[in-house]
Amino acid sequence: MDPTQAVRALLRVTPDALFVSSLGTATSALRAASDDGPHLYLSGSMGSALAVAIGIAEKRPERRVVAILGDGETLMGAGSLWSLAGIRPPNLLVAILADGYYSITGGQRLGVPGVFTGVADALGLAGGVAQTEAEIADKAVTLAWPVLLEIRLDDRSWPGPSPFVDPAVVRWRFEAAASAGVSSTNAPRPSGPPAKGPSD
Ligand SMILES: Cc1ncc(C[n+]2csc(CCOP(=O)(O)OP(=O)(O)O)c2C)c(N)n1
Repeated sequence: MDPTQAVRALLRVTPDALFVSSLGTATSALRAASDDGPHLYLSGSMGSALAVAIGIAEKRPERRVVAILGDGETLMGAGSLWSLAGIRPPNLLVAILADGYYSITGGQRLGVPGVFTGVADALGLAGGVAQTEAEIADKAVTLAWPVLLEIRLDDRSWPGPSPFVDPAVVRWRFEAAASAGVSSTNAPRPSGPPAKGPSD
């Protein structure tokens, strides 16, 4: 399973969810798998994606939220796993694309074991390992949320270049999706920013 196949499986099993992705492969794969849907792509702030996703899950308790994280990202933002265990938002699924490498900076090895499900276990969070698309679908449905899903990739195929991400447009699109009805989250996106910018 490669990153794009893994993200496609997540989109299929939670089509109504709000998606947040960390920089690098997670964002490229989410853009490729969803034809650049109205998701919150964090294109530079390494280590912050889980904290952001927890905030969204708290702010939108009626929506399901899926955070797609690189494994390097997860190490850098590891403290947020403790916040996850403390806050326990019941609408949040955390999917870690575990390939053992910092891929987009040149393919350096992480150099330490991820042990992500071991950490989940120690913190009293539901956790599971998925190595196939079927296992992603199964564990996303059967495990209690908040859940940490370690997706082990055996194919590191690059999802393709991620064209320039305009943060303002990403924010407007995501805000519109987050405010819309549940069924429309992953429907065709608005073509651009609203005529008037957000007031906050
Ligand atoms: C604070 C910070 N340190 C370092 C970087 C440089 N950097 C960008 S992506 C990346 C690797 C991310 O690794 P991972 O989350 O596994 O994603 P992958 O590269 O595998 O797609 C690094 C080190 C950064 N953007 N921010």
